[in-house]
Order: sequence, then structure tokens, then C-alpha cells
Amino acid sequence: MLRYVTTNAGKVREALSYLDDDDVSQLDFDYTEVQASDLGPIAAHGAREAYRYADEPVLVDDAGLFIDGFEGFPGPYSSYVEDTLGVEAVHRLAAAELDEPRRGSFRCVLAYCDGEPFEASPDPIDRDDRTVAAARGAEQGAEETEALPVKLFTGSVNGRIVPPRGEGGFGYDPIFEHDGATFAELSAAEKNGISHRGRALAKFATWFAERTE
Ligand code: ITT
Repeated sequence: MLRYVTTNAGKVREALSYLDDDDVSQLDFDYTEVQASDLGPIAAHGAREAYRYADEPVLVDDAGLFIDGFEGFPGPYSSYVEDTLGVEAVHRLAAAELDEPRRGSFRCVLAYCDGEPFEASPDPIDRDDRTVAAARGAEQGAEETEALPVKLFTGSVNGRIVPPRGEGGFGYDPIFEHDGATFAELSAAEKNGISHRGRALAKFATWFAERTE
């Protein structure tokens, strides 16, 4: 059984359009989010941690809103900023500080780990494994590192930051407009068809189907 690692029910709803719910279930596990300017290392680290915890194949989903005029902020800090400032304040900040069009993108990185060897994505950060390696001695540590390859699948979508509109979706969807509609104005299927998560999930689903054939 594949475990979709997230505390966010909105992500699970979207993932189930791409993955069969007989084969996948949510793992409500709050993995450690390492500090990094990009989502890949955060997701990779989370996948290793979740795999060690669950001892089952895991897929971690790390996403964020990257505002061009703010050099990508809130980016990897999107969750913290949503919890503290709130989504409407992010729009107000963008409206106060940036000229139109206030461009940004949603990005999603899916990180898969099942403890088996496969062609992994290059991944510069594996702090746990390095700590383990240092503690156990280089030779044994190297085995540990190789034992947990992670494969990353990415998706992104460009848009504009706008005043909140729409009732659907979750998170920053009401302030993210793509092609004339905010993501909160789209049905789940419409959002999946163009979204960062939908794009990453489509890549993962193709790869995973071949892997489990
Ligand atoms: P997990 O880490 O447990 O998966 P989370 O909601 O904290 O749950 P992220 O760190 O990936 O997940 O999310 C970062 C923020 O971006 C968070 O505030 C989400 O609500 C938001 N977000 C993620 N995907 C989104 C999407 O498709 N549409 C709108 N906002 C999204």
C-alpha cells in the first residue's frame, strides 16, 4: 500500500484523481521540514523520514506559492505564512508592494521512497543519513545512504496574485489566478488538469504504474 504523506486533506482529494484509492491511503505524518530555499531537498528529507517511520512505500507532497516580485517568498515557508499572516494578508502585501501583474507560481514536488534501489533523483541533502554516517563510521554510513534513494517529480503553474475569489480548493487557491480564473473558482477536476500538483502527479502515476507492473 502506498502512503500519501500529508496532514492536508485537500492534497489527498487531488491525489486520488491520479491514484487508485485501493492502492493508496493517507499517512497523517508531520515530517521535519528542513530549511532550504527549494522544495526538493525538503520533500526528499521528508520522504526518507516518513519511510523510516512507516516502513511502507511513501509519497511526500511539498508545495508552495512563489511570488516573483518577492524573490519567491513565501515559497518553502508557505505553510508557516498561511498559518501566521493568512492568505488574504499575502495578497494585501503583494498589492501594496508590487506593480501589476503580480506574477507568481505554484510549485509541487512529490518525493517517493520505498526502501528499494531504483534510479534516484540527484539529491544534495540527506542530513539524517550524514549524521548516521558520521556516528557509525563512513563505510556503514554509505550503505545507509544508498539504502534510501528518493525519486522526485515536479510540477509548476504560472499565474497572478489577485484579490481573493472563489470557494473551492484550499490554501492560497483564492488569490492565485491562472487564465482568468482563480484556482478556488475551478472544480477539482479543472484544477487538477492544470495545477502544479496535477502535473507532478501525472508524472508520478506514469512512473509508478510501470514500476508496479
Ligand atoms: P503537509 O506538509 O502535511 O503536506 P501542508 O498544508 O503544510 O501539509 P505544504 O507545506 O506543502 O503542506 O503546503 C505549503 C502551503 O501551501 C500550505 O499553506 C498549503 O495550504 C499551500 N498549498 C499547497 N498546495 C496548494 C494548492 O494546491 N493550492 C493552494 N495552496 C496550496
